[in-house]
Amino acid sequence: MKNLFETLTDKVSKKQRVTDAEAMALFESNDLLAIGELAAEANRKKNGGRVYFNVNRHINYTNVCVNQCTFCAFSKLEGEDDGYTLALDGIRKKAQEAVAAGATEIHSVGGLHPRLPFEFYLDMVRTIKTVSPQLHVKAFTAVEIDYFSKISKTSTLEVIHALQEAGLGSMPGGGAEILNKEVRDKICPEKISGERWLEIIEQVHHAGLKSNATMLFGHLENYSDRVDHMRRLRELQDRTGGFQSFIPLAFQPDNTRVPGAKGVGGVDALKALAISRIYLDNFQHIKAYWVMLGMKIAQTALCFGVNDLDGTVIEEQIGHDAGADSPQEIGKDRIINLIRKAGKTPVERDTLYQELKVY
Ligand code: V47
Ligand code: SF4
Repeated sequence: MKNLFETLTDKVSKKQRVTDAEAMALFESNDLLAIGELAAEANRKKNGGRVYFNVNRHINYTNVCVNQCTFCAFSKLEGEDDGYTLALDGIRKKAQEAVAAGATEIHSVGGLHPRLPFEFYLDMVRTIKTVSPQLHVKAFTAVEIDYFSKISKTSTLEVIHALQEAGLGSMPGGGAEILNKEVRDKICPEKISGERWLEIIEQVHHAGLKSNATMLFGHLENYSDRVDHMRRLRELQDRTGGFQSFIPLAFQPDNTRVPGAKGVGGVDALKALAISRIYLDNFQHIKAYWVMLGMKIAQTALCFGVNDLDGTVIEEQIGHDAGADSPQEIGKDRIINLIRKAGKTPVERDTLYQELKVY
């Protein structure tokens, strides 16, 4: 009888789907290099030696939030000292700086502000598009879409269409956390349910927008919660094909209120990234978000099935408020160098994975 790795080598080579039980067995295995080689082979079959990155800028438009997710060190209640909300002028200025720095994408998310009207978010998208119609606006999570529908007293579908009309180009993958209810009840009890997150993303994909999917790991979840999370994403992707990349986000514990959480070690991070590549056979891209992983693990992940290093980012707040010790931004030259040193071909892409330049 074949052992786990013989069975999975066979499956990966024949592009056959890995079961939940097999993904669980991989999480429970300590053979990191064997897991990594399976993931690297699955990635080679899909993407060869190409590793993507983009030149982008994050704009976190407000940190004021009505929710109090225990893992979040970014959010503030209205009236708290460190709370801020950017005015449209400030957003315009950041978008102009991004264009001057060669950015092709603005990645914008924020807290659920108690008083901003829905019109503000439409104006924000319009403002960025006015700076440069070529600038791709990747903004808002399913959590924000649900909130906008409440404050505008319209359906989520109407919200999505209005944002699309204003110039929204795609959506990032945040807010998914861990989809399982028991975990969600502990880490983000006020947030929309996992089922609602999936329902809204399905609408987003049907409206013709691409999105990403994230998984926040390394807090209170266990391996079966991670596999359950990825299974639901794989099922949705089978139905819509609307996900571009999967991004496992390593939990940063500083200034958070998750009891007993210690953060993520290198082995666990590489395992999570590699297993997602092996399990999510219908996702083209697995992204190592260096802000949460640190540059060294993000680079090493390129040998563990990862084919995307996200972007230059600039002024990241969510991870840094929670103690991430990565830089605030990295230059294009540094990303290119990191990719080359991993023996791969750096490819600058736009948000929708059109290749802009092969280095
Ligand atoms: O949804 C919050 C996470 C997400 C912490 O789609 C934390 O291209 C770690 O979704 N430790 C927002 N993570 C960021 C995000 C993202 C980032 C990069 C690229 C893309 C993309 C999406 O950050 C939140 C939440 O899951 N988060 N607090 C923390 N302490
Ligand atoms: Fe608010 Fe998002 Fe932070 Fe939760 S993760 S508290 S919804 S900003």
